[in-house]
Amino acid sequence: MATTYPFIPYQRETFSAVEMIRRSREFYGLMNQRRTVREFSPKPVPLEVMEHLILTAGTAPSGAHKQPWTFCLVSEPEIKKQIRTEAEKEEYESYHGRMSEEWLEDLAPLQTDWQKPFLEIAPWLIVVFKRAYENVDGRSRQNYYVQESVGIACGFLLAAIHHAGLCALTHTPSPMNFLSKILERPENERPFLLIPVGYPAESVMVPDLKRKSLHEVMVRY
Ligand code: IYR
Repeated sequence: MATTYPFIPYQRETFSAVEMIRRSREFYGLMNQRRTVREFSPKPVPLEVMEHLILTAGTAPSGAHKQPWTFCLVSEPEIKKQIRTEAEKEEYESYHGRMSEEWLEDLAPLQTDWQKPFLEIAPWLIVVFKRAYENVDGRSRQNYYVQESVGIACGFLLAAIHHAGLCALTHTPSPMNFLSKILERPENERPFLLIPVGYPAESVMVPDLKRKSLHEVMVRY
């Protein structure tokens, strides 16, 4: 029989309607300044900051509270170099035949290509792994809603990175099994996202994107 968690009182600070409107507008204003960058400065970022960012990601909800994630934090230049080499090999193949014409056409406005120098330049890489199951007392115990849970944790992570005044890129080299090999991850883990983190390169440019308006994304009933 599974034992239950002890339950403890939970109290959250609440706000007046006016204060909530102000706070929610202010948070939107902050998050609306977030942009993906593809060029980073090599300027160092303290380890303690990275630890706080990863702790924040780990506050995400997860199926049956299994917390099915591992965040590999890489600063070692030799490992970053290996990751870049392997990512570029895959990306070269993707950009030269594996991605459809439609996909390449959709990416063209963003001016991405197979070269990924940021994988060596950014001071930190966070390689996020999802854990399909856990090995407990010699038995395999499954995790639940792994994709959703790890996706939410990555959302928290990106918000925390932005809040700290840093930039990130959600990079998805495909396929990315090479990350399991380089980082010697166990069998129950699969790579999920590769996130370079750091300061943006000086005078970095970003595409002038527009976000969908409220009436395009919200349907009220
Ligand atoms: N993974 C490739 C291609 C790529 C795909 C999408 I969808 C993007 O929004 C951006 C890039 C790359 O990282 O270049």
